[in-house]
Amino acid sequence: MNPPESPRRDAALPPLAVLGAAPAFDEALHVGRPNLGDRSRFLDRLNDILDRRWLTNNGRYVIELESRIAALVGVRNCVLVANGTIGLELLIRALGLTGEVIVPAFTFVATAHALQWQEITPVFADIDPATHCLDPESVEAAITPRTTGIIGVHVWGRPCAVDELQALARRRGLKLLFDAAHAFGCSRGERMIGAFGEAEVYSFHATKIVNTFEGGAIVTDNDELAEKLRLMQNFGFRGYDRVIYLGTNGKMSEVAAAMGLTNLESLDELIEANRANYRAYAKHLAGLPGVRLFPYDERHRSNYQYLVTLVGEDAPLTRDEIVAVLHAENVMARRYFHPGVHRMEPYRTRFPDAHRTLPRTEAVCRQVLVLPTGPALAEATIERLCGIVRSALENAATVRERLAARGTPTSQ
Ligand code: T4K
Repeated sequence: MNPPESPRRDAALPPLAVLGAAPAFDEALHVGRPNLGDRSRFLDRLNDILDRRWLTNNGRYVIELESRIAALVGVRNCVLVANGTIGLELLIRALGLTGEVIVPAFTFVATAHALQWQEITPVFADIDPATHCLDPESVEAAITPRTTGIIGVHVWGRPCAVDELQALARRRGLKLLFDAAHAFGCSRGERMIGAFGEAEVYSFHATKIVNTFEGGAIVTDNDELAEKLRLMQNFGFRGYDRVIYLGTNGKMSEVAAAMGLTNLESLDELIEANRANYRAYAKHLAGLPGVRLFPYDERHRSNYQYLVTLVGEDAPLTRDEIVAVLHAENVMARRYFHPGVHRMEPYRTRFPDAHRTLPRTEAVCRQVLVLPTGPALAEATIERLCGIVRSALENAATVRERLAARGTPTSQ
């Protein structure tokens, strides 16, 4: 006779870990599992770097990656940097932004921090619930005499309303730039994201579609701006012993660039694997009450880097209850960008009423549930994961009761 899975397990209940069963997965299933590309190609490059003893400061691999990215995006300049955040900071400074800059609160905190770090006030505008990107009308309403710029974020790789933002920026004399951390390899129609505004910034953090362990890039058609960024990213050096500008250290290393080149060679396969996962989730989540996949617009190319679902008010469990159910099964689902940047410090203290002007941001922050994706994920795993969600929703009352008994917060 088999022993019960756990002393608390009731045989009449579905085999959910929150109800006492063993977790469905022995090892944690993470959102943001790094893509590695062809390991032997990376190791060949690594050996070459070690053999040549050229580790950083604009080496061969950095130069090669910059030219490949510029060609892929269709822009004249790519400046690789140590991470996306420093890329934003450099660009903000190089463009001479001051006073106030309008940003979404539905973004990773780095977008706002890159401004505040330089004593520039991020002013939060609301989003379009269809795209999760800045709503141009809300941006216009946030403009004051102190506003100098707008930073759009192409959230989940879906393009911002670039035409409307461009027209608004032109009309009001503001600089427009984009945080394209999610959007490497994505397009708006035929034009690649990266080619809009004054410049755009990618992140190549470990969790991104193409990673350089840590890293980022600023892409722009503006040669003068690119030149300034190159100086600023390397202490202001122009040649040996000659500093002509205020700068910092924002350089990318050769090993990082080697990883980027290796990942880039697999970009098409990585995107195809994520797209296949998206279709598999669509199949296995079909018909679940209140849970739907974030839609992509087929007119634009996406990298499907994030598998985004939305848990509506009509779902029998809240988003946070589903997160608790999944975590108990070892599925490390994430609530990006909960609770919204406006509810994080120092903004929360500085702008305690910001949430009043951000109703759509607030609603989306309560709904988004990001699930694992990536080339290592088998369809059988996706089916099992979706089966857990289905089973939890079908037994919502019992699940809720058990979560409450454990003291798990069920909504925030
Ligand atoms: N703008 C936007 C819109 C961004 O999304 C980001 C970064 C930036 C700007 C700034 O760019 P960077 O300066 O980072 O280049 C993660 C990433 O750290 C962050 O890069 C990313 N956005 C953000 C959306 O996600 P966390 O706090 O969720 O990271 P963490 O450590 O919890 O990792 C996420 C998941 O990935 C975990 O469940 C575990 C897994 N993971 C992570 C790492 C680092 C791995 O399996 N292996 C790993 O090596 O922020």
